[in-house]
Amino acid sequence: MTNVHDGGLGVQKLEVLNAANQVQGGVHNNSCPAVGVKVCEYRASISRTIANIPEGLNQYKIRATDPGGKVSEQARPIRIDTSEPDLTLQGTMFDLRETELGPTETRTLTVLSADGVPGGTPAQQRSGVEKIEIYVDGVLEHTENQAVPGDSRGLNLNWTPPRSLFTDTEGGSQYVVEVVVTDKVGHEKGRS
Ligand SMILES: [Ca+2]
Repeated sequence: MTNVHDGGLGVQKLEVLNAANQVQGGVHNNSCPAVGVKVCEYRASISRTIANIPEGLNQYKIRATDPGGKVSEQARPIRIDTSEPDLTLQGTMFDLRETELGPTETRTLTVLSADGVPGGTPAQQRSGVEKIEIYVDGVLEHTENQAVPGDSRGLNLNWTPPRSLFTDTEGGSQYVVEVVVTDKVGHEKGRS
């Protein structure tokens, strides 16, 4: 939604344009509501739904034109993120899987997550990783929040769980460690 006004002849035309300067829709041929008055103020607003915008940063702009042909433009970048973040697990804990954790061993799980490419091309822009959550047997044991502002940021974590989480000192029980990564617009990806 964009509101514009022109204090002289009014806004005659209001348009949404894409990066190729193609008009995607708009309000046309507004006239000053007080007929015969040369100077008036007329406001126009536009609310436009644009379908099929690709993922990434899309450079749209709003263009307002008055009856005298004077034009003002304002950039309206639109960032689209419809996909879940990438998630990779590494480290001895992840490698452990089917083998045993001894009674005194500690293991470190490395979580690598990404959602877009910081400083990348417009098509590579996404919302970025908001947080990493680690569950052990369904219980949330650790949350790592994104500390760096800005879009398209990834987040990595080396997590060494306290040995007390694994209550079976004989090392014979199985525990399920699940990692869930969430981006800033709520898409989740989980692995265990
Ligand atoms: Ca995403």
